[in-house]
Amino acid sequence: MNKVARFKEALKQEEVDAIIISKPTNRRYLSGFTGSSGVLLLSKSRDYLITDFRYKEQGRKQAKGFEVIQYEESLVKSLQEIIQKLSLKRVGVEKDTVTLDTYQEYVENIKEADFIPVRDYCSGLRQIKTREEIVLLKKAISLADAAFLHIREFVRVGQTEKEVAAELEYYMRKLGAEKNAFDTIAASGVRSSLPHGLASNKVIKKGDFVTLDFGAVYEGYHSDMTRTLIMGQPDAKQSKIYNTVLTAQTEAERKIKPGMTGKEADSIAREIIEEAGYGEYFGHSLGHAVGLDIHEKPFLSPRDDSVLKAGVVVSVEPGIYLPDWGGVRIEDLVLITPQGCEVLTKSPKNINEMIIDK
Ligand SMILES: [Mn+2]
Repeated sequence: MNKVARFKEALKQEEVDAIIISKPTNRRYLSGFTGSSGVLLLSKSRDYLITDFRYKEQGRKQAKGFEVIQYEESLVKSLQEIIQKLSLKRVGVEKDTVTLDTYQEYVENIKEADFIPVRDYCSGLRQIKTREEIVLLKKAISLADAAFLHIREFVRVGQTEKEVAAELEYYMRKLGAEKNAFDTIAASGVRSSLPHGLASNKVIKKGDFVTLDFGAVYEGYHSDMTRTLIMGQPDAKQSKIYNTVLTAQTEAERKIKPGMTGKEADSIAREIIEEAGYGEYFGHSLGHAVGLDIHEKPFLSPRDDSVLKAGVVVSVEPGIYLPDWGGVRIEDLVLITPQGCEVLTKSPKNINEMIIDK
């Protein structure tokens, strides 16, 4: 079954004649259309992509199996014409995406149908990656891996965090990345205790930890990795914190397998960090799935009871952050396989490979 057929199968739980897909990543997943504007209308009989003049030609090339409609007056008017033509009575809308404003516009202008808020079934399907998606994710991951090896040679005491982040981003773009997966995190010294410290004008000093969290987008698919460099020989405390995070990270990768819940996966790393006495300094969850979005379900989190399945690509990213001292995070992406998990991020992560002594 193709993606659209699988989606319609899942949607049978809702009593709707059709659904409007507005979330850009769902629109892309179901149709292949990569433009920034438009909606899909999927009905039992026919499927439409409704977009504007800018995307008509592109839509026809990309959205195979969809009738492409270029709206003239307004998107709502085109929707209404299709709803009339197909005699649709109950039309689903994605309740986590459509704004109240748009919802009201539908309700007020299209009296022929009722609009039913529907949960995001497409994101459920998107959890299990197809073979083609895994190829694209691996490509996005390889771009970030290459950039990390480059930056390990590039980084010097005296550079600012922003210079390092810019070099990482430029290098990934030069290798073929469409864009950054998110704003690059480059947090050095005491700033490394900020789990999401965006690159600043701070100058990197001898003795600093430098946490780099970055990723590339390749054909819509995101990579996400973190490594923490050490500017010089680590002292005993730095070694202890680093190796505690590394042990938590590698043990989680060794043990995560399908059938486990997100909560169980999280606890593998969390227990190791707690036993070392740093439990209160690991204040975020262990990981999140990635794909067309940078943060997707399921989450490896104390609050996620959903069961992990083979085909999910998820981050494994424990950290310890000591306020006014610094912090360490190490993050790989892994593919959950029928047997366990395959680590897709290939960059080194042992402490002696993180030392920048120049
Ligand atoms: Mn991440």
